Amino acid sequence: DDLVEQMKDDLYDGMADEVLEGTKILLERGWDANQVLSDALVEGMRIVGVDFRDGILFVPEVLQCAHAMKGGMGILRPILSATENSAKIGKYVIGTVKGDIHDIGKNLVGMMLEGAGFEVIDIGINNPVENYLAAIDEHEPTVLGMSALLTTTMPYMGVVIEEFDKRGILKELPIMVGGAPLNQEFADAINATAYGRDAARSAELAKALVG
Ligand code: B1M
Repeated sequence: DDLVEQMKDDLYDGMADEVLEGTKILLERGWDANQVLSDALVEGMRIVGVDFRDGILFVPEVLQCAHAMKGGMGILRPILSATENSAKIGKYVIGTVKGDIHDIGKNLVGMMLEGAGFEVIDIGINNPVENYLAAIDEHEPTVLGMSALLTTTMPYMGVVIEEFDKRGILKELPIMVGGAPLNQEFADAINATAYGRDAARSAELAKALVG
């Protein structure tokens, strides 16, 4: 589809209005929200990631790309987070770990969780263990999720889980971890309850955890 190709270019160029407009047009053409997300936005960001890694794009440009992607996600949000049933199946606290400011993946997971029927409490980015503890006290979640996009920040998830274990929290609260550099092996090694590979699967997993 020409428009999808154009949208990936626009995302690469950080053209937020165009990405937003393209998202609307694809929906008007009858595209499924999940497909718009994966084929245009996530795929566009994957290409950005490659050139970011190779030193062709730099932080200021990639910030623009992120801004453009978030514009498109804003259009998809009401669709992806809509639930048929208004009764909530659980409370899910989600946040990116300390030292890490990536939030696009976390936000997507949050939307899908809402779509799956969770009340989602998003505590944002750069969270030290104290923030997770405070959120547990305040919200009494049924699941807690941590996101990390950097190989340098993912070990901190283990620090948080160890602290939960010391406080007896781990016995009662399932912990889900996710983010591009993680895998099941890592999740097992740090004693996480579940590893979320992508947003859709994470929502299914979370349902299974509370069901
Ligand atoms: Co960053 N960055 N970045 N960056 N950035 C990566 C992650 C990187 C892989 C790029 C690269 O080199 N190819 C690389 C990490 C390398 C590594 O650790 N091995 C990297 C780097 C190095 C950095 C900086 C250090 C760059 C610098 O300053 N020199 C810096 C660090 C800042 C910090 O956090 N302290 C940095 C900064 C940034 C920006 C600010 C410019 C921007 C973030 C903007 C924002 O998020 N608001 C940015 C971006 C956009 C990226 C890339 C290009 C895209 C990330 C993204 O949004 N992907 C990324 C390259 C890449 O991943 N290909 C990159 C789309 C998103 C939908 O996917 O986040 O993977 P993802 O989420 C998925 C799954 O992982 C999963 O579900 C999601 C949906 O399916 N998931 C979960 C995620 N969290 C989950 C939680 C769950 C379950 C599933 O349960 C709780």
